[in-house]
Amino acid sequence: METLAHKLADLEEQDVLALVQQALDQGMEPSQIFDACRQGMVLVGERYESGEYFVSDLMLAAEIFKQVAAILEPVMGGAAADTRGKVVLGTVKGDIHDIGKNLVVSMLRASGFEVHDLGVDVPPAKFVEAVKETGAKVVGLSGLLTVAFDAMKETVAAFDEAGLRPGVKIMIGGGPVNESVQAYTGADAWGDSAQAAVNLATQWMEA
Ligand code: B12
Repeated sequence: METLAHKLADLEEQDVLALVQQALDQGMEPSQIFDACRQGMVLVGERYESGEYFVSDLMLAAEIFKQVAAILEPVMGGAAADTRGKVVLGTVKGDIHDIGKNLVVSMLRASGFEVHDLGVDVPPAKFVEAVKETGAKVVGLSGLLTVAFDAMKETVAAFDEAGLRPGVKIMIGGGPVNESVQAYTGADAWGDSAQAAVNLATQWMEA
């Protein structure tokens, strides 16, 4: 799996796709394969930060990751017939990173949740509107840029102002998000993986 992460970091598209297929054929779990690819994306980010890579390389890495997702998502299983509850999810205002958000959407759907995916660069009012329309009890905010923390804080505040909390639980996530970001934004919880999002949604739906 380390080879897979490094091949992705080196932007070796054909090798990455072949290794993903090989791992699947060997019976490896899609979530483990995704984890290895995410490690590769972390390396890509580091190379960008150090000046070795440019935005065009970030774009190529994103393109490879999307092809990996296209192979893995069908084998992760489709949405269950019985919905375990509704979740509204999106990447916050000012941020267009959606690879991690899309993974969270897929994992939640594969786990039986009805997910309303609002896309990227979503303003606070749109999240509130979607919850009013769908009656969702769980909201997920994704963001990878430091500036996204303010957009997350504004979005949480918009739910408070609309009088929808504590009936609606809000989770946040994305690369740099951690406990202190959660405290800053006022969200109910944070998660570092798509599985963490599934665990939080499950816990809140059952409560
Ligand atoms: C690919 C990439 C891009 C692609 C995005 C393509 C796309 N469709 O998403 C493109 C090229 C468009 C891009 C653009 C930019 N990028 Co960029 N990008 C990245 C990169 C290399 C990988 C991100 C990624 O996809 N990771 C893989 C996914 C699977 O991981 P993830 O998003 O963290 O998601 C996982 C978890 O976090 C979690 N999760 C995610 N969301 C949620 C939500 C909830 C509720 C929960 C519980 C969990 C959860 O589950 C996911 C699965 O495990 C990162 C580097 C990095 N290390 O993150 C930089 C990075 C995020 N980018 C960065 C920058 C600077 C930019 C640009 C400003 C560059 C520029 N000068 O134009 C622009 C910003 C555009 C904008 N307004 O948003 C910086 C941000 C620095 C900062 N502190 O703000 C980073 C960190 C690179 C770096 N080290 O400098 N980028």
